[in-house]
Amino acid sequence: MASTSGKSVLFVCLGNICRSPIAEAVFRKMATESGVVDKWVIDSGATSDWNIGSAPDPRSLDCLKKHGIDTNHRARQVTKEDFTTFEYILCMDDSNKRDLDRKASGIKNSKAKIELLGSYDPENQGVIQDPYYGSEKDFETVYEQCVRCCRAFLEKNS
Ligand code: WE7
Repeated sequence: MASTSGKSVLFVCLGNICRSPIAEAVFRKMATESGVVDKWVIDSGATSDWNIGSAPDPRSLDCLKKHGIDTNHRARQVTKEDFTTFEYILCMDDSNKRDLDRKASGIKNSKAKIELLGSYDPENQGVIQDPYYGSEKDFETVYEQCVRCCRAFLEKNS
């Protein structure tokens, strides 16, 4: 479980169908290629219960496929347990951060560091914007931000 394996990260966005599945898949690929994937528990989740059980948005799957990445993720909502088992909960925008901070404040043993994934961006794009009503290009921007941030986050935790 997350609590005993050393390192753990949960990527979070509103619905867990657009941004956070990309972040999770990108981070898993990087950790795999760096030979450290077995040291990590890696998952993603939603602040909302809207899409529970759904596959990622087809545009996210297309974007990942374009970059040679596959995912079998199904959307799930963040649970109370996540705040006590994950070391890091990395979210995409200020609305996600507010929702997570509020959920965490109601939990006794919350230990997770709740941060913006964008806070790791060497190019300082602090927010990873919701591409839901956007274009293919917006999904590509999300992907590029995830690559930069996940690389920096992995380096910091290696
Ligand atoms: C999104 C979304 C995203 C917006 N993924 N949905 Cl309709 C709706 C209502 C509550 C929760 C969710 Cl998850 C959804 C479906 C799924 N990335 N982004 N909705 C969105 C974007 C801008 C303004 C308002 C909404 C609901």
